[in-house]
Amino acid sequence: MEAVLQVPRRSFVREWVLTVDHKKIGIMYGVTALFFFLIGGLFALLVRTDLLSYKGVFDAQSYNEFFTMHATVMVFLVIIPMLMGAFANYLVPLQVGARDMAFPRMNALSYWLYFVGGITILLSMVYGMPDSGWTAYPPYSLTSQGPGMDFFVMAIHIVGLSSILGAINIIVTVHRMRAPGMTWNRLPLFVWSTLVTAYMQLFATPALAGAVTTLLLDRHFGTVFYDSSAGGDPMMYQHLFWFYSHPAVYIMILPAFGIISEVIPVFARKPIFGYHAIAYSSVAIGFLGFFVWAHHMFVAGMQMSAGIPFMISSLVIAVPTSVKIFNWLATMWRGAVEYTVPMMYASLGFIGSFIIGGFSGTIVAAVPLDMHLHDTYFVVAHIHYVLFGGAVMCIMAGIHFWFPKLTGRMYNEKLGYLGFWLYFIGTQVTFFPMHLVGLAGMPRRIASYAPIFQTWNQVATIGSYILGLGTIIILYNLMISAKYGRKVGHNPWHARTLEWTVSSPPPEHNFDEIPVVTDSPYRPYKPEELTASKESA
Ligand code: HEM
Ligand SMILES: [Cu+2]
Repeated sequence: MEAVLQVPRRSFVREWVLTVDHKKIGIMYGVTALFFFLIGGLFALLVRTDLLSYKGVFDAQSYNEFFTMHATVMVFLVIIPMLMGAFANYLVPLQVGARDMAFPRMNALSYWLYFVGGITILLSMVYGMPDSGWTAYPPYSLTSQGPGMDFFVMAIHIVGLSSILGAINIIVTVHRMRAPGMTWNRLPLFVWSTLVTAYMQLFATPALAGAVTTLLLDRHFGTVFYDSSAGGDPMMYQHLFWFYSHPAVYIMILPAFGIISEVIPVFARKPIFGYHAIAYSSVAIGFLGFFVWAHHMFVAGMQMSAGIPFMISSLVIAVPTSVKIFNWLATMWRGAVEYTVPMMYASLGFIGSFIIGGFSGTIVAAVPLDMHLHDTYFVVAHIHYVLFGGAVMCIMAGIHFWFPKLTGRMYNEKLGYLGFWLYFIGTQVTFFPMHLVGLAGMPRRIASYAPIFQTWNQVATIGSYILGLGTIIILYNLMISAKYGRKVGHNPWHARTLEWTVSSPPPEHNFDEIPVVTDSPYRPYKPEELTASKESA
């Protein structure tokens, strides 16, 4: 073994650019996604700055480009790649006890496609940005001038392909490469959630490719798929788009749920409550997620006979979601909860915000309420409580939780808590007022608005600056601590999943010997276990 470990230092190109190691690819995904998080965040701050004054600060065209770029970058280049490219890539092989993904070279290809898709979006910032919202509805996306929409279509295709290849890798790895004894009943909940997500990516992404390809054909090649004056139907675009994009909202939250299911039992020092309920509710959400898409189209000229079934299926999906929330709370109940930084993000940060976001989801899922709320800031409040309060909080929980595994070092705790509080307060100050102006009728996606909404908008803008500050502090902490942080042992949290049994960072081949799994990672803690592993930590 010794001889194998003493490989000479490799060049940067060999070490990173040509790597097929799932851990390195995961880190590359993570760093790239954080870079795009800064870009997407910058656009968000531009949007919020415009809304400081009811007259708008920028011109309307720039404003349209800012919010389109913000959402496109955040959805396609930050949250999905961060969860499925970075977290799942790094953790799934380790957690199932495998040496790598099933198809390591395809894994590298999937990263590099994501990278090229990202460059495509960056290029659009030079040559002309898309401006019709991340949903790119016709007719506006057909008449939109300049190359922006074409960059959008290109980027979606490339990133979509990357996403499908990544999904295939995860599906095959989880089905075929689990270590001996890693039965479905012992599978970590993070792996359960990424497996369901990968199936969703596989089945949903082609619909998006179809939607944007027909858009491109209509724009440049004389087809009339969405031109109603020539017999086309713009509604068809919405169906195709949401057949992907509603599942996509679960692609953005299920892996995040998985992160929470790992963090909470570790810091509550208790077995997870309702393991099977959490695992199977992911499967239920994944399945139901394909039957609710038209709840985005209640006011798009849909008949009631179609609206009511979609309303019911949307409300039904809140049931498995609530099952999870209940189980996490029950896991913490009467546990000796340790409020470390990842636990703060997971408990107050995530659960606290997601309950509000899930609740507003059921409000907009009700047809008569959505008639009033569709296209108002209420929807913007909803999506940010689930995406920022939900997905981003989980990402931050996960980054802090696995930071010692990636680096062998601990982040600075004081800065960690400071970053958390800025994020928590910033989220509430930014997004809560949007419920109020939305209920009062303020439309979304406009550069200027009625003067009565100005005060709450200014509050929200201040909140967004707090979030910006929080982001800088969090990233500064991670960068400094990766280099100078206190060294810790291989398992500082006394966690049980397999990645914690190997060194930090793990060796290139993950396990010297493939582990034989004999127990669930969620078995109860014995007191002596905690003291024993504390010494080794
Ligand atoms: C309890 C579960 C949920 C229900 C019942 C629900 C329901 C809805 C409904 C009906 C809309 C459309 C509102 C409108 O346009 O008028 C909507 C919008 C949206 N939801 Fe949810 N939602 C839920 C959870 C989530 C989650 C978990 C996410 C993502 C993490 C999410 C992300 C979004 C996004 C991004 C939009 C806006 C899309 C756009 O038009 O740009 N939702 N939700
Ligand atoms: Cu939806």
